Amino acid sequence: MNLQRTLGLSLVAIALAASYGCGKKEEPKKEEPKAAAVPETVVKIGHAGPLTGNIAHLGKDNENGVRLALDEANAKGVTIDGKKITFELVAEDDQADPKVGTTVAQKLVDAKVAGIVGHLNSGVTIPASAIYNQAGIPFISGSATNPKVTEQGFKVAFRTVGRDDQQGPAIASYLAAEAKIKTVAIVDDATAYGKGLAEEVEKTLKAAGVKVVANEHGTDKTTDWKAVLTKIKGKKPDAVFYGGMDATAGPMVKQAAELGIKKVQFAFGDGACSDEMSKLAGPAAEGLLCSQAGIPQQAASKAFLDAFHAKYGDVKQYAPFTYDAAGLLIAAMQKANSTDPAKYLPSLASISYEGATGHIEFDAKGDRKDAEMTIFEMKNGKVEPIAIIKAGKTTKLGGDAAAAPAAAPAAAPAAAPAPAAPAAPAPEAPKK
Ligand code: ABU
Repeated sequence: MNLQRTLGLSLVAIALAASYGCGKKEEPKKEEPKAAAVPETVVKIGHAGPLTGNIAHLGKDNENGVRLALDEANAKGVTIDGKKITFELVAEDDQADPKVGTTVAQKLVDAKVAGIVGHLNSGVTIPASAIYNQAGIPFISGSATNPKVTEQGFKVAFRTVGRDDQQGPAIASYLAAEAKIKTVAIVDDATAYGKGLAEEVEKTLKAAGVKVVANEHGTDKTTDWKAVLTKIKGKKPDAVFYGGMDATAGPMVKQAAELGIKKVQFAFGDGACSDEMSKLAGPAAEGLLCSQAGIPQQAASKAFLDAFHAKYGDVKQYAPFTYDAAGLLIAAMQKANSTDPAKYLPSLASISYEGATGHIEFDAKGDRKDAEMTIFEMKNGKVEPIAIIKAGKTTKLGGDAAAAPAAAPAAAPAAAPAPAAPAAPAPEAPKK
């Protein structure tokens, strides 16, 4: 039985071998030439901003801008120095707190990130910048506007937005020349950004002959402004300018209405120039004026806006600028053919880049050359651009222009602006 079975199987094997091999001489198989394997490398990019706390909505927006840029680069495929690069985001929560910011900065350095986008707040970016400088790692903020960020002589410091010594004069000039205010109360949140911007605004308003009738202070956590507003009410100012973020500015506007402070022009810088203001203040936010130290988001490239909307919904504020910051880091690495911070830093400093927010070059300090300043008004719950100031020229935007579709890429709103009117005395860019 066993023998039969063995014999049977052998015959089957012979028959199969004969049917396959019959008449054919087996050629030795040639190895297909394999494509040379491209080594893969992970390059870490850090982002730091507030992901918890009262301005987490802005921090998340900033982070999403970076995430989109890295995702797009990875999808497209980036090869540097013969290696296929995968960019990995290392995201940290600095809680908008200077102390936490330095801890987080050291964490990013220890994680060996090749570059950093951040921080969101000037008061956090300034102390963190010393750590990045010591480590020789470039950082680009897409939102920190205090001049000191780039005034410390740190070669690693860059930003994709303008500075408060441009933004302050822009909004103040608009208030004096267009809103025609004669008296003002100035309030700040005692942060590097809020206090610094309020001082710039005060300087320009005084130079324009506007009388400052009150100087008041809160903090970046103040939500009860009633005592401050009651003092201000007694001074009957034409306007209140507040240097601070939307989380604290919104309650201020709401409480002013509740206290019967009417016919007062509220005005803010970029930190409180978001649609969040109408969510926090309700109808009282209508008509407020504010500035941003860059192009309005409506003028960002269509490609960016479409991609961002598809993944994350509405842009809150600075995402186009952090998207460009991440894009700049990658472009500088490609230009230098290196992801080594020391090697690509000179390429970043001398870069000429077409971003979602327009053309970007840096001056010797790391500030964006020819940054636009935009003035906005709250209309129907949304901050709409009403004027753009670039290279000393003010262009007023007409009715529909503010909500016009974006261009790709654009350095000014795509919609034809209303006839250019040098309305406000345009601020000069700071002397470098
Ligand atoms: N630029 C306003 C918000 C960020 C900052 O500078 O603190």
